[in-house]
Amino acid sequence: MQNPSGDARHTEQIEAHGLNAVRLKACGSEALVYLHGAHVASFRTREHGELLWLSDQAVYGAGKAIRGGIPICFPWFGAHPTEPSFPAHGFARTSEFRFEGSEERGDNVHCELSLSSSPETLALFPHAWKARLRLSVGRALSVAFEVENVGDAAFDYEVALHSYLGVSDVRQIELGGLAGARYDDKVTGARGDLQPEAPLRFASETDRVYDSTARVTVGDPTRNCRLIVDKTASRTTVVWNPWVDKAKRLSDFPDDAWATMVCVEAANASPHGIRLPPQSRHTTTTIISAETL
Ligand code: TA6
Repeated sequence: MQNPSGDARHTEQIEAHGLNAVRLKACGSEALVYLHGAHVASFRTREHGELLWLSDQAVYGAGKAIRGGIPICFPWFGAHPTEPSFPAHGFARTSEFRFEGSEERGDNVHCELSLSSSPETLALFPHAWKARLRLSVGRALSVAFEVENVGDAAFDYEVALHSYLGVSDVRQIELGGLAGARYDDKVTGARGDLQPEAPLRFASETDRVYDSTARVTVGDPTRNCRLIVDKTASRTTVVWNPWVDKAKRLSDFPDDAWATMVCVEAANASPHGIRLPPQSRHTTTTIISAETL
């Protein structure tokens, strides 16, 4: 990656909310990524405006994940399977990544951030690895999270690109692409339910882990647009809306903001975690775009 200092035409290193960040511009689109958690906080397109949701009460600082945007859940998804004291969704989203540079490729701008295992991470996840977040900003946003096993033994991990999408009113949207997929319902505890053919609509807290590799669409009639979440090398799709009560319990989530967001997460979570052989790599990618209805 060229240009670690960034090129003002398409890359600007800034400080926002006291954190180092990189603003990327291409094709009339603009993205903002914090080095904290390699956290994409914003992606705006010329035609459809901001596609991501970001909490007005987000906390920006050490040890806390920014609420909204695209948090990276790694090396586990949700609560740690055996250690309840370990941070939910792993430690990547609260780690300081290194800006490796950016460059133009065709109409898009590409940027890379990196993170490696350390004594702190080895205490929680006893494996040697290097992670790279590769962003491509243009008419769509591509977020590719690569994990490389730099050790001499295989290890298992989970990952989720936990995208918060902005919507007009979650009660009015229709989510397509998951028909026929099996899912585990984290609200009811049911496992292996079948998603009906009809588009998914929202009328209560929704927290589902789908066994799916499919494109997901979010039709937002009020905005006259459809959000599109494509993904590669991801066998799990997580769909989440906290609804009223859970939103109230989240201190960094405005009480009434649950209606303006939905999470559609490209993941590899149990039972589809990744087993990474030594000296090998795996990349989970999500691609977010919008089209006019
Ligand atoms: O992806 C859905 C989920 O696992 C929900 O269960 C909820 O916990 C959400 O993630 C947010 O988690 P966080 O730790 O960011 O509050």
